[in-house]
Amino acid sequence: MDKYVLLEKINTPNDLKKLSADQLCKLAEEIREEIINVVSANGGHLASSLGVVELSIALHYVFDTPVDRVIWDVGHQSYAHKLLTGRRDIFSTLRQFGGMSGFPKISESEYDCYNVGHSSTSLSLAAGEICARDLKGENYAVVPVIGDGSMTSGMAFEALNHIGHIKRDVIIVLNDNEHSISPNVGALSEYFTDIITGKFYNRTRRQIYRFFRSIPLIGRAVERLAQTTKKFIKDIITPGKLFEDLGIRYFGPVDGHNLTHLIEIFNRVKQINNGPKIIHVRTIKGKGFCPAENCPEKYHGIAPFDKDTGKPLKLKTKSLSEVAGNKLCELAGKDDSIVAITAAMTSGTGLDEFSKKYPRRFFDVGIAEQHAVTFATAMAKNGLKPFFAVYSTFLQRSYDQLVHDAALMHLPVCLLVDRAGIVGDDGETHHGLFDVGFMRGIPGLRIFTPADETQLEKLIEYVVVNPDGPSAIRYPRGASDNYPAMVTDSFDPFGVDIDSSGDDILIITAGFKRKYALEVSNILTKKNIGCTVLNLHAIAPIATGIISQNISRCRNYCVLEDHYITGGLSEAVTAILEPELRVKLLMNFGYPAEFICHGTSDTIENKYGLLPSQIAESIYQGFNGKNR
Ligand SMILES: Cc1ncc(C[n+]2csc(CCOP(=O)(O)OP(=O)(O)O)c2C)c(N)n1
Repeated sequence: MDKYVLLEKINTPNDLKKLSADQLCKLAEEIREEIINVVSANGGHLASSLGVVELSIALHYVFDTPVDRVIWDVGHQSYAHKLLTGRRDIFSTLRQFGGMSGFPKISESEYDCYNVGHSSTSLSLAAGEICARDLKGENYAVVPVIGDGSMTSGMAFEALNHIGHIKRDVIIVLNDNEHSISPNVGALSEYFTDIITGKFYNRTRRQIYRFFRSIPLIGRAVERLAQTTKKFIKDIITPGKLFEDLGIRYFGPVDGHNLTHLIEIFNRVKQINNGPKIIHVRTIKGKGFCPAENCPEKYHGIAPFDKDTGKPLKLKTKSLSEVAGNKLCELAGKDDSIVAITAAMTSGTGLDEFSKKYPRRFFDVGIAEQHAVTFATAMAKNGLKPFFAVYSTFLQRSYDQLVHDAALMHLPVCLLVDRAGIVGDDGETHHGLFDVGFMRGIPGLRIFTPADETQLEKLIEYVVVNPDGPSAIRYPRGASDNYPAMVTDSFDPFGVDIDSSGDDILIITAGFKRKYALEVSNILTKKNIGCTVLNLHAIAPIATGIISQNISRCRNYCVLEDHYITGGLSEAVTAILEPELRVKLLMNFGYPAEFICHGTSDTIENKYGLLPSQIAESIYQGFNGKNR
């Protein structure tokens, strides 16, 4: 840290105000260097954070944080903000168990206004902030910072609609780098590009001249007059007309890497107290680190890498997302009713190949999970077989659409529920621990739980051939070779796998935790406790008869799952059992009802006693205590 002459003097944003313009630019360089150092070691959201270094400095320089509220959308880009707000000394613990979170967190700093992680909440939070501020009769600035990707979400539009209506002071910063994770998509994104490239101005100017010319008799004269007074035309063509029409004053576009300009415009806009304003800031994702500038998508969220070459430290192996995406691609070659949908997560959900091979049947809807589900239901109604690949945590956004649009009409929409269970370093906003709980109660929704790569493929095949109402296939983050295939020839999508070394303990599990259950069984068998591992291929409908039979046969049972116990498999099993069978429950192994921190999956499982050795020990103790 000694090498950071300026950064080491910044303990609070007030210290920024002592620096000259040149020093602020030098500080930006130091911040970039520190971000690259730490992210190359720990992994993290590199490209987005590098893109907003000057923006973060300018915001903290001009606004009086934390009294003024800077609200980061998603929060994955907040590393520079963290370095400027008293977290320099813990920055090296970024995303590590017990260390600094990769997202803003109110428990971490008073400069973090909200816990965030899911996109497009900043404008709603800002709307709430300004109404609360005005009701309390207080006076401070509220400054949400939202990316062009996050602006594509319905939630952002809902908030803009409201902000334009209430007409209170707020300064929205639109951080436009033309990227979501991949290049941004949609009409709004094209609109921003038009503004930046001047196309909007030129096209509208042409339309106006054409209109003048069409006026009988005096048209040509009016056109000539307008051309001589170019300012007249400029004044009637506002680049941010969309926002202006919503009642939000537009400023920009501004170069987001020119600190002097940024500071000047923030200072200027801060003085204007007449309602909502938006400053359109143009930034370069990955700025200052060539590999990230050249391929921002790859460096959006990145595992540890060599900072000299940008190459990952560990060789990437095939992920379960890729297994699912490739299978879908293969099936789409034989069945042209298959379509794939993503909500701005093409590569994350393994749909890269599909998007290239079948561009007409591939739909990136932007960060719009709610829309994605309802969109899929209409395609299903028209005879197509839509697969929406989505992370478990982001599917939370689509609950009503699943109930109201997919399930109620029994439409064959298939959800590929990726990143189910613990996801690791991204932490509490990203774990997929709610999905079984909110999907299990939806009538007619089939929830499949493959235990390995082959089962995952077989279930996708099954859904394609049997499009009987909505379904979800749930699988975790990670490399497929972590889960060697153990499938037998015949595979029943609603059946079970049974591995038995005895009847002392029945371990019930569903899906990828089968691997742990088998390890537990091995440990206990060596201690003379015979186990049967019962792995369910589906949680809904659940194999009631098989579960009851096996519980009757065994002395005790336990449930092992990668989910909250509340709402999860543990509760699903209890709910179907006769009272006398319920007393055989030894223990449930899953997560307690609290938000689960960040860290590697191993450290988190260790904390909750969910590593195979710990589970085996708990069962051993419990079994001996109960059956002494
Ligand atoms: C509801 C939701 N869906 C998906 C994501 C995953 N995600 C994280 S950042 C991101 C792209 C955000 O793009 P933008 O707002 O332009 O920020 P940038 O990274 O380009 O700075 C996405 C899709 C999320 N965080 N929340």
